[in-house]
Amino acid sequence: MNLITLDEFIARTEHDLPDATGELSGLLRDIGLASKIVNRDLSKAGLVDAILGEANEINVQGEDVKKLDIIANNVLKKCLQNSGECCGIASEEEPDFVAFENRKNAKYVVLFDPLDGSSNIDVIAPVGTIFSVFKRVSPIGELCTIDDFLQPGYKQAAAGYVIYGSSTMLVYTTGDGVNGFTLEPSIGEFCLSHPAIKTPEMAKTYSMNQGNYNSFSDKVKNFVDYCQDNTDKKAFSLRYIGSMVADFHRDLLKGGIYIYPSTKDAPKGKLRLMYECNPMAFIQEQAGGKATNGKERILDIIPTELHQRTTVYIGSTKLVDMLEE
Ligand code: P6P
Repeated sequence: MNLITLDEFIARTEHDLPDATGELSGLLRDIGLASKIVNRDLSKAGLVDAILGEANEINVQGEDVKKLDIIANNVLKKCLQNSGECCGIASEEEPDFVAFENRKNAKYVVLFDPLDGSSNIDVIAPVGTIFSVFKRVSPIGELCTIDDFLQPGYKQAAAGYVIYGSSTMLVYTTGDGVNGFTLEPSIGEFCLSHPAIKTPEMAKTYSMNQGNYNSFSDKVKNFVDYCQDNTDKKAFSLRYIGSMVADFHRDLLKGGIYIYPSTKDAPKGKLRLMYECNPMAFIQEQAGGKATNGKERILDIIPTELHQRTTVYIGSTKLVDMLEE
């Protein structure tokens, strides 16, 4: 059994990384560690009522925060601060970015959604961690600044996600293709299971909250009507788990399109640009797919604030093009 662990894979490919100095490799290893700890806490969530349920806190998004969001956020923050390669973080659960006083010489900043889809935890549906890595633009030796975080997605040094589902997988890219690693719980290692992921350019699956149909634009309504039309073709399948990481992961492997357009409740879209759409767009494009906000490439959007939202159409190239036309 020639298992290639995440650490081994990173070590083998780190010479391919831009200015391969090992820092980015160290960062990826630490994110892997953090996700193993989150996975452990999630797997016993149903048992430890101290973890489940409301944290009686509201995050910056005005959403109820479940205790595991906070735990996942703190685990990631601690692992990244210990990593030594990260000078600061931004998170869905933090109102502003957090500069690490003791890491002024580190080269990278990391933005993450610690537990996306966390409303699914109580019903044991898949949830995920999403992360995005930028090389800092502020001078080494000083505290990181907001400019280190507000960079367009095409400047990402790395991006990835961990999906905590029937098994736990880490999928990431550093700009040289996409690779997937499945957690082997008995040895506590992420092992290469999906090398060089390429997404199908077409599939008959779409993923969206169709309950918002009445507030969609005509363009989106036309696309949904086309998907449902079975007069001279088989209707498409609608698959929607309510957890972007899970819907995205299915579409990445099998093909399909995930859509969160402008709706009455979310006129600017619901998904966050910096730590949901940018990392997923980087992965999608590296796997041969596409990601737009309906007008422009997600990765070209110039960000103006940390928690800004965007509409998102992401998945198989042919389906994204179909929706655009
Ligand atoms: P709705 C989870 O809160 C999330 O950010 C994504 O993971 C998910 O796809 C979407 O929102 C679900 O939103 O409005 O359909 O419940």
